[in-house]
Amino acid sequence: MVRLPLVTPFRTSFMTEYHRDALLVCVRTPEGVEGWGECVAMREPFFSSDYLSAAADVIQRFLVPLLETMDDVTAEAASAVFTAVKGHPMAKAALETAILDAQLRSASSPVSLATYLGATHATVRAGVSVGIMDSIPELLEAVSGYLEAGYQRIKLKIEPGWDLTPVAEVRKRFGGDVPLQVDANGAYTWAQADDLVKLDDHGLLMIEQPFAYDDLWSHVRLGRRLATTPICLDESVASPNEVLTAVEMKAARIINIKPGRVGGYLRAKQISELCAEHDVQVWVGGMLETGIGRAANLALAALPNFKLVGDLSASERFFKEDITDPVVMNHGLIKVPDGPGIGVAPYKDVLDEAAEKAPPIVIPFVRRSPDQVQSLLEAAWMGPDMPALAGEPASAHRTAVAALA
Ligand code: OSB
Ligand code: MG
Repeated sequence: MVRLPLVTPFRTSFMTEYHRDALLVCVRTPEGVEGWGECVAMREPFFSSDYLSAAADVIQRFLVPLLETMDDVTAEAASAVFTAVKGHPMAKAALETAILDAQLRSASSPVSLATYLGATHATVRAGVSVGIMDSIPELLEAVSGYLEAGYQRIKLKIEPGWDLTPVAEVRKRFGGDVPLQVDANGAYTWAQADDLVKLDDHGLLMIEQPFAYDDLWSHVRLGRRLATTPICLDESVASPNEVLTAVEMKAARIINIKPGRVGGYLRAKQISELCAEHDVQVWVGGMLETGIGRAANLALAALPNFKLVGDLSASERFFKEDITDPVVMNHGLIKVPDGPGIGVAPYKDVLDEAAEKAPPIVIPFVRRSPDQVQSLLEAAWMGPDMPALAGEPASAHRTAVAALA
């Protein structure tokens, strides 16, 4: 677990973040190749039901044991067995990404995540998400700084009482041409729909997740009242089936694809293809990722279906110091990592420092039969000090899985 202070507090309709606490997952192959993934769950279940300690728990208690029945641990196979566990997409995504990173790095010809996924761009356009502020002058100053820095699209976080005025003021100061959109993180109820309809006159690229995650119907109803502005869903859709349902209901014309929220990069790609078949636009969302998650998100954003600018900013937008080589922006563009796997790894001193505060959880990878895993799962309610189960020792060709928490 690492804690990174944010350069400025990030306020959304559901919380204010001062730090990014990130759970990093590392898998190590018997040959010693390491792969990394970042769990984007927050400390508290305020964005979705995922939260950090639950993610660490479900990885240790359920996801790793499921892998232990497999002869050959690959990201594709892991993604399939993880469907046995309902929910917990952010935990699954973190472990699957770590496996994928190790797999791509240890291939006979190592390949980048971007190439593996089918990327068609070497750079992606940078977009920035701007938190709710205490005053309009503060907001205008922040937006001005991001535009000067070269960001190609601005997203304003909104909530009831901080919606029309900030949007109108940003339009007044920076003009009608600035690519602008808003994100409510589900803060509105249908009773407040009139306020959202008024946003229709401001040439927004989209209104993201105005209503609660489980309120698809209000998104449908709002869509009927908006003449031009498309609705985008984030929290409401965590799987291809949910995306298909939302799209067929006409709850959204745009989908924010966050690899963590949908359970990994493989499913993220699958959703992007499903959306393309339905003429639904997609973009890569962010969760205040460290360099680990940020690098992987860039690979996804380089796929051909991602035509809209995502929440992909430079590391310095959030952190004074990142835990990897920082993601940088040049003329509003960010380079897609082209090294093997996700293309980055955490700095060793960061890991050493984190380990001093909280020792990493090391999970030896043990080969188990399905019956043994069944017994393990039956014992799982007993808490972290589960009785050790006899398993065959990991043989040389099996992947050792270790989660660093
Ligand atoms: O809803 O898009 C969101 C950050 C944390 C939790 C939810 C959201 C966000 C963002 C993205 O707005 C910020 C970023 O990582 O660039
Ligand atoms: Mg959002």
